[in-house]
Amino acid sequence: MPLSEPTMRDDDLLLLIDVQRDFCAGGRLAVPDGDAVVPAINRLAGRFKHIVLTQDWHPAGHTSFASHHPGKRPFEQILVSYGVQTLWPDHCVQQTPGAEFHPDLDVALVLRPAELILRKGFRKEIDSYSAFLENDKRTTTGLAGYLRERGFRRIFLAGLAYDYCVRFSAVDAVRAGFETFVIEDACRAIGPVAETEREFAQAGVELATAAEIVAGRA
Ligand code: VGL
Ligand code: ZN
Repeated sequence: MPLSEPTMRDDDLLLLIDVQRDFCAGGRLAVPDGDAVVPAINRLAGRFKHIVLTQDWHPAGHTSFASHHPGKRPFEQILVSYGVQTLWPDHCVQQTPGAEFHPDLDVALVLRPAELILRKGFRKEIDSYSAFLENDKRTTTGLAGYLRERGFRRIFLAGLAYDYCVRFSAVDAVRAGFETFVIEDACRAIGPVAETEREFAQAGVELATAAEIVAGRA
């Protein structure tokens, strides 16, 4: 079968999470081996009739940046209005090169066919790991309504980082009523993944591999 022939159903969506320069080698919040998701995603993309991308998109001085909190360092946690928030290095600042999509994402297979680019984390005082619900667990991005109105039933996630934005997006996708798969080998994590895997099992997030999907077995 030709590599770029769609084999997935019309109500299947490939949801690509934060495949941006700052999460890859040389970036401000580089995920170990983050670049490895790109060739996998390029291969997967040709199988899907529908693709949506998310883009972490923070204003300068965002509340999740350690630099915004005197005396605090990246990866420390602080209490904000909505609870505990991990602090990060400045990353994916709007209109900076680090916020751009990874330069090796295939233009013809991924970027041009993408039907929506959903930006998140643009409110200065609220972080958003999930593509659906911001970290205050109240502010919605509108994505669930969009996907429902479009008639999607199954959501397949890939991208960065497995233990943050992929994790929260996948769990919220299940809660929003979609059958949800994480394409494990097309993701990379910032830290340990045991808690993420436990939560996936508990929430009913299913796991898939890129090979299964490319072979048309999903
Ligand atoms: C992410 C931390 C901060 C992610 C985004 O894309 O997983 N992680 N912002
Ligand atoms: Zn972020």
